[in-house]
Amino acid sequence: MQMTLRWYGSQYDTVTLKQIRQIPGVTGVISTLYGTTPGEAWEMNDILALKKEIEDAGLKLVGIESVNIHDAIKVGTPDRDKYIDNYITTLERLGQADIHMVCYNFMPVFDWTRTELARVRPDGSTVLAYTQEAVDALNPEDMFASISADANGAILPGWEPERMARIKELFEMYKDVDDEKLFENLKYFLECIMPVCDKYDINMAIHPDDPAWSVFGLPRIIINKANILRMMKMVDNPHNGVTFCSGSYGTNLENDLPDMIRSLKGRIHFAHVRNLKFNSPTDFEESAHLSSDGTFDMYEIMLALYDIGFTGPIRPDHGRMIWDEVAMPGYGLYDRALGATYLNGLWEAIVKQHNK
Ligand SMILES: [Mn+2]
Repeated sequence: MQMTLRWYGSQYDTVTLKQIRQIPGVTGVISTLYGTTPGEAWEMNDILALKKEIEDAGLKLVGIESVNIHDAIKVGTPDRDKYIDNYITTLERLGQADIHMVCYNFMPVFDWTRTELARVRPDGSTVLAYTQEAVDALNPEDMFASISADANGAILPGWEPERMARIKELFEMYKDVDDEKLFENLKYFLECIMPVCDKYDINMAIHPDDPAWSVFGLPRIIINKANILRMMKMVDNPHNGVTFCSGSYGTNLENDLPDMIRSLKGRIHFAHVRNLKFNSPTDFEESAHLSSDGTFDMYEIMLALYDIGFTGPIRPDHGRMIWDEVAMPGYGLYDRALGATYLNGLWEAIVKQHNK
């Protein structure tokens, strides 16, 4: 595996490439052209400039998170082919720039959903948290207002104001889309892009829906083992793979994370590894990465990745806000650096134990 950190670009991120380079064992970053909008073809010059900036800092651009999918593709409207063509152009250019992993998601309307961005924990750190009760009590427009008010001035990925301004319209677009329709539209999209992925050896890595169930009555399909295996089989190409995000699949306590990892052998192209602490099945917060701070056994997760021969990029995920850092919620430097170091420690121990 290759340890990486997500980086939003020098225009948007409070964390610098120099700081990332100084985290022991972190050799690459996962980034994106944060200023682009879903549906547009990325410019080659922009891709190369991003790559060069990262390489000049002594790091490698290991993959893209994310190239977002236009709603027309998810809904399956007649103009979707135009946006798929643009997506293919972007993939082609990424392949020509020697970038071979692309994370994306297929979540309608909302990206990841949390109801608190700064819940205070007993140690004084703040974390992102979710309660189903809070979602049930809110309507979608209020949801956006409460999220943006709490974001330390940052624009959260998937919660861009221009998108949220159209929220009623977006809900209207999805009104006839159920799980089956969404699967169908995903299949159509994947079948269109697989030839370019084959040509440039690009691993597509779908990120799970977060939380892993329907919110506000919208369909959600990338939520459990049965659905993800269905997706792998429906377009049975090794380039059709997944981002295994423990914190997202883990939102549903019925998901057995190590078992899911083992069932996806050869199809996990990217891993997000973080912990959650459940206070009840419908109330969780994003704890430190350490097993004892949360609900998941992180050793078992790393062991499962080792057992399937995982060689792709991995990154710590949302961190707590600690040591008075001010940053985009979940994306400060300090706690993610601690997470990377901890995961590297687990990995070293697992490798050495197996080589004995
Ligand atoms: Mn994730």
